[in-house]
Amino acid sequence: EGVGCQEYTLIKMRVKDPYPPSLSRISGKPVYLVAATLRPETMYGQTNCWIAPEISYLVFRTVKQGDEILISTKRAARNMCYQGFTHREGEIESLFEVKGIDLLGVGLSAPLTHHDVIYTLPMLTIKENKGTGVVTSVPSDAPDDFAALRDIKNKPDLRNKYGITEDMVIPYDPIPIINVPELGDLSAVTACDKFKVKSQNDKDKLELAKDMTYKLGFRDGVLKVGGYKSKKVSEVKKIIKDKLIAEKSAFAYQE
Ligand code: A2H
Repeated sequence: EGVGCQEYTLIKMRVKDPYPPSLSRISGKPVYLVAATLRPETMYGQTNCWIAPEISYLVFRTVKQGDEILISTKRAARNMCYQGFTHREGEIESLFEVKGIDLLGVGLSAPLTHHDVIYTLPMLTIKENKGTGVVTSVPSDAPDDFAALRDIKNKPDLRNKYGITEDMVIPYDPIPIINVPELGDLSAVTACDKFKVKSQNDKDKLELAKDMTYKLGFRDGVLKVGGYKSKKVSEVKKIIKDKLIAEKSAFAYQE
């Protein structure tokens, strides 16, 4: 951890009214879950946000793009306070902690996706020591996301356990946003079928599916939607990232 230097894009996913009870003491203030991604060009396909029920998240102030409140793991907040996110270098202005389970079923607005509202849903395979512990879900292009979304759509017990209702999952199918000649318009779905991925816990099969989609997606993918329609993924990745940051919809973040 913290050895390499990976640069992520942190996507700002704004908590919509009404805030959940766990965030009621900051209601009225702008609050964002920040999701770490390596694929900013896929944000057109966001269908939900993943939160780990068992992880403890920190709610803290940032001043990087104005006075705002962010939610991430404590570890990520600590990294951010050395990257110009806070008033004073090395100091986190922490407000309080909240458990992932108390952040589920929350409505968010996210950049580029056509959905007005998307919901926080549980993902059991999120790593605490990577990114922010918040993951945005693009089931068209990420096998992990497709497998986890299918799990929660098909398993009423899983939904009930975490208070997720059908309206938070039913309208949210994978959105065709990138064409990969070898894999079609929903590469993650094709890859999960090919390797017979059954659930988000199918670790080895998911590795194979991910390997295939990432390599081909980056090399041959072409956007099907948005202002960069018909452009190659490899050509617009950085442009889209910079635009999201300029519009204050994202931050750059290293670890
Ligand atoms: B990516 P790397 Cl469309 N635990 O974003 C588990 N997974 C995490 C995570 C965590 N704590 N933090 C980030 N991630 C995911 C989009 C995407 C991603 C697509 C395709 C591939 C892909 C939408 N989800 O990842 O280990 C995030 O999902 C390819 C690996 O640092 C993030 O980018 O390489 C990626 O894993 C970072 O993984």
